[in-house]
Amino acid sequence: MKSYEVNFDGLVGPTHNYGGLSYGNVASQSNSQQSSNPKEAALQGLAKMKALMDMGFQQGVLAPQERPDVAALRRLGFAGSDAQVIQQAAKEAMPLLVASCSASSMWVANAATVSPSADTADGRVHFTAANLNCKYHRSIEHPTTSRVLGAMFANQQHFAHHAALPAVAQFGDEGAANHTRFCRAYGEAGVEFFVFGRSAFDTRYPAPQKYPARQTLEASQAVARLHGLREEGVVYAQQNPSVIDQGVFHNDVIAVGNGEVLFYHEDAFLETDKMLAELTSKLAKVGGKFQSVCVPRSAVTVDDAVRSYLFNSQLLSRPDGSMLLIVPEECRSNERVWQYLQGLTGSGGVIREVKVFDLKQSMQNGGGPACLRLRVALNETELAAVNPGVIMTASLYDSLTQWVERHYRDRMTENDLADPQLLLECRGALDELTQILKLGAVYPFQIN
Ligand code: SUG
Repeated sequence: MKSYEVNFDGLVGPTHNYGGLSYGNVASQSNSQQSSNPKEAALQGLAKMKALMDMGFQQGVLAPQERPDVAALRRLGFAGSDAQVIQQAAKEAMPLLVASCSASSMWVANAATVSPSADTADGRVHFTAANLNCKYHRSIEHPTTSRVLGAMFANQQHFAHHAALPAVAQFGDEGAANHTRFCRAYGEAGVEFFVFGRSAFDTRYPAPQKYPARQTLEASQAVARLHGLREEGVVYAQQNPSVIDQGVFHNDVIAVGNGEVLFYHEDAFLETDKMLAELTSKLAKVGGKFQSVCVPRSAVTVDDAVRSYLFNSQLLSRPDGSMLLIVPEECRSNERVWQYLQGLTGSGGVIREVKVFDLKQSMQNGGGPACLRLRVALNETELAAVNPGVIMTASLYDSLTQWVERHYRDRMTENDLADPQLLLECRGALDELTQILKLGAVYPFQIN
C-alpha cells in the first residue's frame, strides 16, 4: 500500500503579534513590541503550503485558535461581558491580555506528537496533544488543539487521540518539535527519536543554566508509552544544555530528520556517538540504513543556526530518493549558512536541492518552516479517512487566501489587542473558517 508524509501547516491566526512572550527564544524576545502584519503572515504561510502542494507533496492545513482567549482570562478572575473582560485585562494586566491573544498555535510542530500506525501496538495513528507547559500563552492551546485534531482525524478505527500530559513542568511536552521518526518507507515500522532538554526526576542529567529546557525525558517516555511504541523502535537523546542556553529552545532549531537521514549540528546533542550508534542499529533491525549529515561548528556556528534557522527546515523526500530542503529566507542572507548549503547540495550527497521561502512574519517570533508544520505519516487508507476539508487543493488555497484578505488586518500592535472589536472580527472569521474546512464546532465560542 502507498504511504505518505502529509504536512499539516498551521494557518496563522488573525491576532498574530510580537508579544515577546518566549524567554529563551531569541527572535521572540528581540522583536517584542514591534508591529506585526497578520495578513502578510497568513499569506506567507499559505504560499508555502501551495508551493509544496504544487511540487507534488501531500499538504494539509490546521486551523488557528480563538483569540483573545476570553475563557482563559475569566479563569484568571476577569469578569463581566467579553468586552469588559478584555478592557479590564488591558487596564490591569496587559501581559495577560497579550498572552491570551497570541497566535502561537500557528507553530503546529508543537501541537502534538504523532506516531504512525506502523509503529504502534494497536495499528492506529496515535496523537498526544502537547501541554506546552513551559509558557502560559502556549499552555492554553491544547484543549482546542485536541478538538481540532479530533475533527480532522475523527475515524476511531484509524486514529487514537490522547489528552495532553499532566500540566506540570515535570511533564513539560512540546510535541513534535522534539520528535523525529526514521524509517525506510513511511508505511513501514520506523524508529522514533525523542529529544529531551532535561530530566525531571533523575539528577544525573545536566540541565541548562540560563534558559528553560522545555521538554522532559519523563514526558517523552510517557508519550512513547501512550502510543504503544516498542522499546526497539524508540531512541531517546538529550539536547546539549549549552545550545539551549544559546537559544535552541526546541530540538528542531538544531536538527531535522526524514526517512533514513538526520541532518544536525555538531553541538546539538550530548553523547552523540552513542546516540548515532543506537539509531543505526535500531533502524537496521527494521531494514533501514541510517545516515547522518553533521554540520560542523567550523562551518556554521550555533549562533548562525539560531539566527538563520538552517535546521528548522523541512527535509522532504523526492521520488528519486534524494531530498529537498525547504529553508527560510534568513538562510540565504547569512553568508556562512548559504555557502554551506551550496556546498551541501553540490556534494553529491542525499540533500540535493534547497528551496527558499519568505516566512519573515513567523520567523520574527522564532517560527520557521518546520515549526509551521505537523507531519503525519499515513497510508492510503488512513489518508482517505482524514477529513477531506483540511487537505490542501487549488480551490481550498483560493478560498483560504480570499478568507484571509477579507478578515485579516495588515497591522497589529499591543494597543489593537485591547480593542473588543478584534474579538468579534476573529470569531466571525473563525466561524467561517470552520465551514470552509468542514470542522464542525471546535471553538469555545461555538460550543459554550
Ligand atoms: O514556542 N514563539 C514560539 C515559537 C515556536 C517555534 N516552534 C518550533 N520550534 N517548533 C515559542 O517560543 C512567541 C510569541 C510571542 O512572543 O509573541 C512564540 O510563542
